[in-house]
Amino acid sequence: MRRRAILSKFRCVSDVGLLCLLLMLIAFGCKQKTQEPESEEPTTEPSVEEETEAAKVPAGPAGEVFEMEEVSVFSLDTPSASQFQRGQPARDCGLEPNSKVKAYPQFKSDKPFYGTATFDMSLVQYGLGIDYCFALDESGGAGTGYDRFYFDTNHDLDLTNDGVLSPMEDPPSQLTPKNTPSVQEVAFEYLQFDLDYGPGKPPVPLKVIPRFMLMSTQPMVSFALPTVRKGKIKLGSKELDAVLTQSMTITGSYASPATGLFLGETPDALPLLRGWRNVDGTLYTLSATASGDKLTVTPYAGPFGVFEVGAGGGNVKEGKVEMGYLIGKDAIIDIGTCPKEDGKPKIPVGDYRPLRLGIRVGDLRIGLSITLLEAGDTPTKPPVFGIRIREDKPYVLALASKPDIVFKTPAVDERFKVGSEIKVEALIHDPRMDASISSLEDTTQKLGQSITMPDGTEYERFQSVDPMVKITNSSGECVAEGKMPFG
Ligand SMILES: [Ca+2]
Repeated sequence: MRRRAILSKFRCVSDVGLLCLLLMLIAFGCKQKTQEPESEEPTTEPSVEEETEAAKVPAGPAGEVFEMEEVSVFSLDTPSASQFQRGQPARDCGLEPNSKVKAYPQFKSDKPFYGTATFDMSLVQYGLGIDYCFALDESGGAGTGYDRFYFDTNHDLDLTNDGVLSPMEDPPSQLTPKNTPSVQEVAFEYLQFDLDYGPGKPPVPLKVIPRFMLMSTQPMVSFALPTVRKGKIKLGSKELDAVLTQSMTITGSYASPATGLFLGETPDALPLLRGWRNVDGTLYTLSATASGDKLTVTPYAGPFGVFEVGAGGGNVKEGKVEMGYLIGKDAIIDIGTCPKEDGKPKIPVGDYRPLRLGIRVGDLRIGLSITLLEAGDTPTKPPVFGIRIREDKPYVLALASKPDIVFKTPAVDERFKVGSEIKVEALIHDPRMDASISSLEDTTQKLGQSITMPDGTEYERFQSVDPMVKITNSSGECVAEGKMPFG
């Protein structure tokens, strides 16, 4: 009897990938959001450890308000303009129909594309948002080019009752297709719909440009807002050009935590409004009105707390935070920009979870990343903001001694025929941090390579430590064994 199992991967955001992933909103699973919009997300639940009193940050100095004018997204020509001109990428697009869709139109192509876009995606429960299905067809039949865009405008999971969009006539130069034999590009007509926040909540009218690109056989769809907000702001002594965008996820409101903010000419590692900026040693928070007409810059004058890493047990004598970002309900903090005390970062007092962290414990470098919600995932509880930074005592990060192993595939109770191949994917989840372990590296084994972050910082790469996995059947017989790499 043939028994085979494919030892696949530990599902994670790759070590180099999370920030790019945030920018690109790569197609990871999302879940229909039926509760409140971002601003009314569930409150923080106590961690599995102790419940600590919430941070009390005294009111700081008043913010300085700057006017932001509405301009065409195509009027800008900065190095980062192409990012927001492309807009929000769809979550997925491929040849597989979505099983939740009740009816698709009669397609002319024998290879229509099917996809899902997730709007108003949460930053703290990454992947959760409002899903909309779409499809693309070739009106002249297979091989003639994709020129029909179907979108579930009325949000009823039926794509036969919403009309169809054709390619935009006389598009602006940035949308003019640059087709080659291997790349097809199409910008469709404006798509207007009401973003459906669910029963009892006011819908938000939106006007977006759906964009399609087919590179070889790889389809990509994105949605660009035709306008952005532009202005000049001051961060301390620095005067900077600022552009507010909805390029990461479209919400209809610039007050959303996921609003994009592009400052100056230098590419930002994390161009988000809620990212705190350090100028001349002062941290600044930024916020905007829903319409985006005003942007407020406020210097942080509150307390800081020390963030350190536990040394671990046994012979391990040293632990430290190497790099990364913490995310709170209203803040994204780049640890690299925070002040230091005895080499340890000092973080504004508040409750956080790892967005992405690289920590050293002895000879190990451990990557921690926010856990992605996949299609079909239903969050069973609100996110845990387990990193509680307080002024009076240092926060010591200690990984749970026994992390959870969560199998993404196969599903529980899934049955297989004898001899069939089984793909196994798992997550290593630390319940205390509410984060996935995304990488393990042995720092005694250099690879001679480095990762360059968007801000130019370089990090050396080391040999990955791949967990060994053994799969047994119900009688304890080993059916597969091997390394299960991260990735
Ligand atoms: Ca519909």
